Amino acid sequence: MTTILLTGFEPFGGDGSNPSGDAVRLVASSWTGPEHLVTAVLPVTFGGAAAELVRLIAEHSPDLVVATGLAGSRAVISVERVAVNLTDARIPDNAGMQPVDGPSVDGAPAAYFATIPVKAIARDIAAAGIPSEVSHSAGTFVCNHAFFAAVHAGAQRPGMRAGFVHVPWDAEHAPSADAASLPLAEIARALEIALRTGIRTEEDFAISAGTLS
Ligand code: PCA
Repeated sequence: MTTILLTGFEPFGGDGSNPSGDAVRLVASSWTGPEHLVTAVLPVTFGGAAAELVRLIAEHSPDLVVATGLAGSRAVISVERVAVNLTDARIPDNAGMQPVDGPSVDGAPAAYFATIPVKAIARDIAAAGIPSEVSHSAGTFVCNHAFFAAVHAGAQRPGMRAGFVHVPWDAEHAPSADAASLPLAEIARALEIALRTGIRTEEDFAISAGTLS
């Protein structure tokens, strides 16, 4: 049986909600298989998030891991391509920790690429009418930290793919009327597409998703 692990995050930074956790709950409630779907909502703490994700990976031996979190300044679904081995927090996490310039995993490489087919996933989400992009930075806060830990765990687990998807605010909870957002149902649909394309796609396709700065 193929197993998928999908995670979101709890609210953080003083917000009352986090669309990643809410969307993960929505995907879980409507999942029809045939893959076995395990979901979790992770704490927004450097001390807890990665450890919990690694524990879930060890417990369930998933074939595919997609972790998700909120990127409140973004307007589109961002399929992350690069996890960096760096913690540099602009705000404290939910336990009050604010590490500066530490590694995510001591002694691990400086960066990993996601092992999910990021271009195919971004393409399929966009084809469903939901704005989507390949992103080259997951930031340096708890999301990147968990993403790095998941791909690092996958390096020891042949056959396991891991990646991260940042989502915008959901329209229902966006902090202001002019903040970029998507309906929660569309965010959940995008995550479901990420899982289905991630399972189905053997090899990502070679169309540029590069950027000029
Ligand atoms: N977003 C934060 C952490 C939790 C979340 O949902 C981030 O992008 O690091």
